[in-house]
Amino acid sequence: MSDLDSIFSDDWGEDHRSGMVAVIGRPNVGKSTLINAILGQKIAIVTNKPQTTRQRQLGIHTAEEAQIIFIDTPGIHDPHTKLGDYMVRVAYDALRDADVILWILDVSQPPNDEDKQISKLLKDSSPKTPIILVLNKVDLINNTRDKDEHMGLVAYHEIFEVSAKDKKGIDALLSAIRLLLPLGPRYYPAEQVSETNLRFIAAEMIREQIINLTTEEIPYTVAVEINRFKEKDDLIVIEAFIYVERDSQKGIIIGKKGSMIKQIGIDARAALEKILDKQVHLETRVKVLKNWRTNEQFMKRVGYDFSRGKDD
Ligand SMILES: Nc1nc2c(ncn2[C@@H]2O[C@H](COP(=O)(O)OP(=O)(O)OP(=O)(O)O)[C@@H](O)[C@H]2O)c(=O)[nH]1
Ligand SMILES: [Mg+2]
Repeated sequence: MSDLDSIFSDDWGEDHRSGMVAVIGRPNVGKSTLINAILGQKIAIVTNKPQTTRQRQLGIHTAEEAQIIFIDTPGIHDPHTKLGDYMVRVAYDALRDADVILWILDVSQPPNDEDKQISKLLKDSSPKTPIILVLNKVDLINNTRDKDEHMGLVAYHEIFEVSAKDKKGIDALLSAIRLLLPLGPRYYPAEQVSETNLRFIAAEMIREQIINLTTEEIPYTVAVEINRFKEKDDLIVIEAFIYVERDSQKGIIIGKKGSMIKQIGIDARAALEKILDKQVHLETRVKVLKNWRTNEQFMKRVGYDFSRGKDD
């Protein structure tokens, strides 16, 4: 038996189900938090600011009877840059690939224009794909709050109330998803939870710390490129370039006497060591690239895959 056979031969039977679940919603409703909660480990960065996720990212949940492949997507919003266009297109693309659509709403707030935009998108395209409405952040509301407005947004197959933060309501949601998936094999080895490589994870963890530590336009104008990623015995040496669009933004990232970049380095290193489970030596350099968010060539270089969905 080859190595590959031994990986895939573990016990899934004829009634095993598998498929793709697109996790969509406006920015900041908790899509990435929910996927991390389902997987029981962090694969996607989470912040309290909108437009954190910029790329499609898989989260693979394997159980004996089913393998559910979640697609985390950027929040659907009204884009103003090429980066924004790209992000929204990534979310739309995920809808096409999906066997089930999970539409996440923040039930602690009434539906806003972005939620209504998504409602229109789903109504206009009227996908054959079943939609599960997930009312997230139930920990923030008291039971009497009116949910009718959220429930009226679209014709859904099922509805669940969850708290991704408190990991509440997840088992029932998973059971419902399983029943909607087609019969199929285990596509990924049971221990694989995502598809991303370590360089991408490192860049994302650094970007997460920058978003956490900064305000106003800075979170949206930062890109991180890993220039060097080298494993030496128990140590990982990482050199990261942090890009912003203007000199003034570079000044903010560096901070008074370098205090901000120092803090970014401390927080990012701690986060990286936790996730990589190794000692990390992190060097950062801040660079200015004017209007990088309209520069497709640069965006490709730092990992935004513009080939997706090009043909429509
Ligand atoms: N109280 C509460 N907060 C939550 C819950 N789920 C997520 N959050 C918070 O909501 C914020 C946004 O969470 P994310 O997971 O980054 O949201 P997202 O939908 O992935 O956002 P984008 O990537 O920007 O589209 C973070 O501050 C989370 O901690 C929840 O169930 N309850
Ligand atoms: Mg996200």
